[in-house]
Amino acid sequence: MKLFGSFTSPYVRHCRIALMQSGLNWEMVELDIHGNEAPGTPTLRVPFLEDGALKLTDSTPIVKYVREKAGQVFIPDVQDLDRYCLANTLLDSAINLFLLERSGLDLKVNAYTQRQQLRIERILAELDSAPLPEAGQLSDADYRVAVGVAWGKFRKRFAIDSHRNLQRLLDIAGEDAAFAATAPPAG
Ligand SMILES: N[C@@H](CCC(=O)N[C@@H](CS)C(=O)NCC(=O)O)C(=O)O
Repeated sequence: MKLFGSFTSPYVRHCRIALMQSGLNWEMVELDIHGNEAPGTPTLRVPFLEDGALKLTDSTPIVKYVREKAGQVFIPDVQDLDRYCLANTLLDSAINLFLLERSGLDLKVNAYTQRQQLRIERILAELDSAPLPEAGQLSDADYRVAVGVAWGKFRKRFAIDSHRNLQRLLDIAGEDAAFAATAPPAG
């Protein structure tokens, strides 16, 4: 199967982690979603996945598909699922602000972008209050929070200096082979 994406995307990173842990046959096709080539997905976003006739356009069905194809489970617990969704909302807001700023918008003078910033701060505080996983036992909710927080640090979109649990989560995730192997490229 083929995973289309970039090496900096946190959503792609989570898919790569699941694929690395699956033992399945797969390859990554690097794609610049902002380039001129036809992206091959109606969302105009990465990741997307092709497995024969199956096409998946979002990281959530991709991770679920890969886990289940490998005989693993994808987030059976509803509170874990809620934490996973909170991390997605954090990332969606942070990535939107990142792309809007890159396109020249002044984020400070716009009421909606201010609301997005507030949402990021509130969600970080909420995620920081969740229990930590044991080393080597990260769930997909833990991976989603960890790739999200790591992306925010990488792109300097938010700081976690006052969030000790999130710092500790990154340390715990850093001991995980697939998480460590998928870190965004330096520079
Ligand atoms: N809900 C999607 C979000 C994917 C997403 O936002 N991808 C970003 C890269 S990290 C993207 O391709 N953004 C390009 C754009 O919005 O134009 C998922 O979980 O896969």
